[in-house]
Order: sequence, then C-alpha cells, then structure tokens
Amino acid sequence: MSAKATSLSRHLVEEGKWVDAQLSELPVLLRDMGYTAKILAREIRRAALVGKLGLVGEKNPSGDAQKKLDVYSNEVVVDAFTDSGLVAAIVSEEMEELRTISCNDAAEYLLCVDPLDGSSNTDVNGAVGTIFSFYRRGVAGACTDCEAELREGARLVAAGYVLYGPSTVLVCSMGRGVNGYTLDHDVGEFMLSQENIRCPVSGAYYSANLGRYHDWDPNVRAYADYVIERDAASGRPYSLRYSGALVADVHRSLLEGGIYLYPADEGRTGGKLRLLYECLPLAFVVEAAAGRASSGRERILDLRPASLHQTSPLAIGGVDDVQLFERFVATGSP
Ligand code: AHM
Ligand code: MG
Repeated sequence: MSAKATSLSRHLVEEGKWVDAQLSELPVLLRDMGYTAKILAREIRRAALVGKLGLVGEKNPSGDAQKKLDVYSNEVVVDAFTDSGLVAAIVSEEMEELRTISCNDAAEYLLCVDPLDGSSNTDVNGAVGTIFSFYRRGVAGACTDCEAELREGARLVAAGYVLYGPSTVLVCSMGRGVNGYTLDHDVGEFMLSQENIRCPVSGAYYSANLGRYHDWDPNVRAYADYVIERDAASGRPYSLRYSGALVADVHRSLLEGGIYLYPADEGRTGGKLRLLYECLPLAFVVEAAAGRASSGRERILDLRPASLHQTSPLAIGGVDDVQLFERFVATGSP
C-alpha cells in the first residue's frame, strides 16, 4: 500500500466539507461506525475460538432466533454510540423498543441499525454485515417523539453498511456520492478503496431465495422465469447469486449491477426485510450511487414506516433491472 493511501478518517474530513453546516457531526458518526466495525470484524473472525457461535435461545422482535453474535454486535453498537454523545436514540433489529441514549442538546441524531445482517451465516463462516443509517433530529433535547421523526424521509442524512467477508469493507454515503473503504488489519484503519461508486444500470446477476418461488405472486414468478430465459441480445440468462446476507448480495449489485429481490410471499405478505434498518439505508446508498430501490410498486425512499420493525418487499440494484422488475409486478410482462 502506498503511503499516499487515504484513511477513512482523512477522507471523511474531505467529504465533510461538502455537507451542510448543520450536518457537521456526520463525519464523526461515520468514523465511530468505522471503529465499531473494527471491533465487530475482530470478534466475528475469532467467534469460533471464543465461544461466540450458536444461538442464545431467545427471539428478536421479528421472531427470528437470536445468535450469540447478534446479541454481542448489538451491545457493541449501542455502547459505541452511547459514548459518542451525538446520538439521542437507537432503533435496532435486536431491540423491541427504541432505546433512548441521551437527551442532551448535542445529541442531534437517531441511529437505525441491523448490527449483524445475515446471521444465519455466522456458524458456517459465511459473509455477514452491519447496516446503519443516521437521521438528523428536528428538535434538540428530550426525545419525545423520535419515532415520528423517523417517518420524515428528509431526515435520513447518511447511511451505509459493513460487509465482513474475505475482507471487511465499509460503504457509506452522506448523500453526495458513495465510497468504499477496506480494512487494513496491519494498519488498523479502513482505507479508501472504491471512490465515488456508480451502480451500473444493469448487470448479469440476480439474487433471490428461489426456495420461496411457489409462494410468490405470479407476476414475480414470471420475472424470475424471464431472467433465466436465453436471449443473448438482452444479456440473459442472468446468473443466480444468493448468499443469505443481504449486505453481500447488494454489494455485488452496487458494484456490478443486477438485482437483489426479497418479494412478499404467501407466508410474509409484507415481505421479510425491515424498512428502517435494512431497506431504507441500503436504498439511500444505492440511489446515491445512481441505482434504484423499490418495493415493486413504490420507491423505498418514499415509504414511511408505521412501526419500528415494519417490513417491506425489496428490489434493489441497477436502475434498468429494478424498473424491469417493477413492470413485471405491475403487468406480469417486460
Ligand atoms: P437477518 O437480519 O436476521 O439476517 O435477516 C435478513 C436476511 C438477509 O440478509 C438475507 O438476504 C435474508 O434475510 C435471507 O432470508 P432467507 O433465509 O429467507 O432467504
Ligand atoms: Mg438483516
């Protein structure tokens, strides 16, 4: 690595020059998320050696069995942002209620987080991630109605994810462009590795749990049938890539185009993925990179969660791929 390589901290200072003066603490929050990710990367890497694999025997608010790493990751995130003094409250996949952190005037932000996405992969050494977003509060002081503020889309001011794969990558956006940083374990820093990421309008891959095919709406099934038809002119058939970790599959779509889908199905009529800490943050990142995120009928960023753990169907990736999916949802054909 060249001595000229740019660290996350240095790059955030540069990027921070472009954000609104009111949002001057955003680079600090993203730096703190980088620190949190380093702690989690270390613990995920050695989980099998320190007794952190397996279940805890409890369910999270969505009814999923919690893994030890889910609980640990949630504690690390909550502790890190409790210490920051900048966050008034946290919404997490692993906590039933919104957790009030600070009523200080300086605590101007709300954090929504999925501390460990793809946790079915933990015990098989598969990819996992962390998804996060920051909302700027409208009023300082006591957190009287933070949930209402989370329904105001314009308050979503930064978002990103961390992918713990063969390397640990943090991708984030403060609204103007999207950048990726790779953790250099020797230096102990995230280093800028993908500057100003642009999502290709289409790609050669689709990601979906085809085990649910027979539970999908016929129009969604028609789309899945269409992408695997042979048609060289339109780049079909698409290849299937599905890792069990939304973060890993969306990362592929962001860098290479293509689409990730988690549609509604007979068992989950509202979809599986949660708006506040899965769909909305990833939609913010992908759209900042010129991609698209949709429920199939509406743009994800236009949706307003009525409750903290509300779900939505999700289709996310290249603009052309997602728009094609939306046409199928509406009409059953391209
Ligand atoms: P999680 O946050 O509990 O891990 O759930 C979200 C995950 C996504 O990362 C992944 O794409 C999807 O759920 C997998 O679900 P399924 O096993 O139904 O395909
Ligand atoms: Mg998740």
